[in-house]
Amino acid sequence: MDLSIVIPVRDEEANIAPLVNEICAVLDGVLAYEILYVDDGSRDGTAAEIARLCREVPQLRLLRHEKSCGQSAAILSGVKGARAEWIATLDGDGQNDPADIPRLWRLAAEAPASPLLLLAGERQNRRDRWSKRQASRLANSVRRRLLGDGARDTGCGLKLFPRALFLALPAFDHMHRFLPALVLREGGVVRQVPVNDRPRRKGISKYGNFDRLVIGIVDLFGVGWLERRALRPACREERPFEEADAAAVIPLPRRERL
Ligand SMILES: Nc1nc2c(ncn2[C@@H]2O[C@H](COP(=O)(O)OP(=O)(O)OP(=O)(O)O)[C@@H](O)[C@H]2O)c(=O)[nH]1
Ligand SMILES: [Mg+2]
Repeated sequence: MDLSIVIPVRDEEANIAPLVNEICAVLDGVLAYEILYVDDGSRDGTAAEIARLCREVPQLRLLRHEKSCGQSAAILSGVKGARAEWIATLDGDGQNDPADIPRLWRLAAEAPASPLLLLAGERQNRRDRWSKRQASRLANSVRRRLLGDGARDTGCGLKLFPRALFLALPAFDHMHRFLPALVLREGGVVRQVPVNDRPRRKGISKYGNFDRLVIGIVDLFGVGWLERRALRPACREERPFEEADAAAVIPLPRRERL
C-alpha cells in the first residue's frame, strides 16, 4: 500500500459519502491507498454513515474515539492505525480537494529528502468569510514571526508526510496547527504546495475565530518552549579501527599464545 488518507471528523455526517466518492474517483488506478476516517465522538450519524460505506468501499476503514478528544488526537490515532508508510491528511468537510493528492504524492516521490519531508498545502483563493481570513492571516503571521517556521498556512488540512516522521513528533492537543515548526525541530524539510480551497460542503464549523486565536496563543508559547529545548546532538558512530587494523589486533587463539 502506498498511501493512507487520514480524515479526522466530528459531526460531518452529510460530508462523508461525497468525499469518499471524490477520493476514489481521483485515486483509483493511480495509487494503492486506504481511507482511514477517525470519528471523534460524533453525536450525529457520522460513524454509522462511514460504517455503511465500509461495506461498499473496501479501502475504507473507520476508527472511533469513545468520546471527543480533539482534531490532533484523531489525526494521531489515524496515523498510528494507518497501514501505509506515507500519510495524507484531509479535512472531512470537503474544503480540501482530493484532486491535489496525486500532485503531492509525485512531489514526495521526487524529493531527495523524503524521509523527513512534510508537504504542506497552502490554500489558494481562500473561500472562507472575510473575518476568518483575517483571523487566519493574523495567526499565521504572529506564529511565523515567533517560531520562524516560514509557513504561510498551517491551518490547511491537506498535508502529506511519512508516518514515521509524524510519530516522532511531540504529541499534544492542537499540534496539527504546528506541524511545520515541529518537523523543522526534528531537522526535517517543509515544502509548501499551493492547493485548491473550497467552501465547507455541509454542516457547521467546529471552531470559532476567537477560541482558536486564544488557544493558539497559549500553544505558541508551548511550541516556542519545545523549540528551545530541542535535542539535536550531531551524533555519529566512531569507528576507531578500519577492518584491516581490526584484523591486526584480533587476539591469537589461546593455544598459540601459550
Ligand atoms: N476528530 C475531530 N475532528 C475535528 C474536531 N474538530 C474539527 N474536526 C474536523 O477537522 C476538520 C476541520 O474542522 P472545521 O470545522 O472544518 O474547521 P474550519 O475548516 O476551520 O472551519 P469551516 O471553514 O467552517 O469548515 C473537519 O474535518 C472537522 O470535522 C474534533 O474535535 N475532532
Ligand atoms: Mg472546514
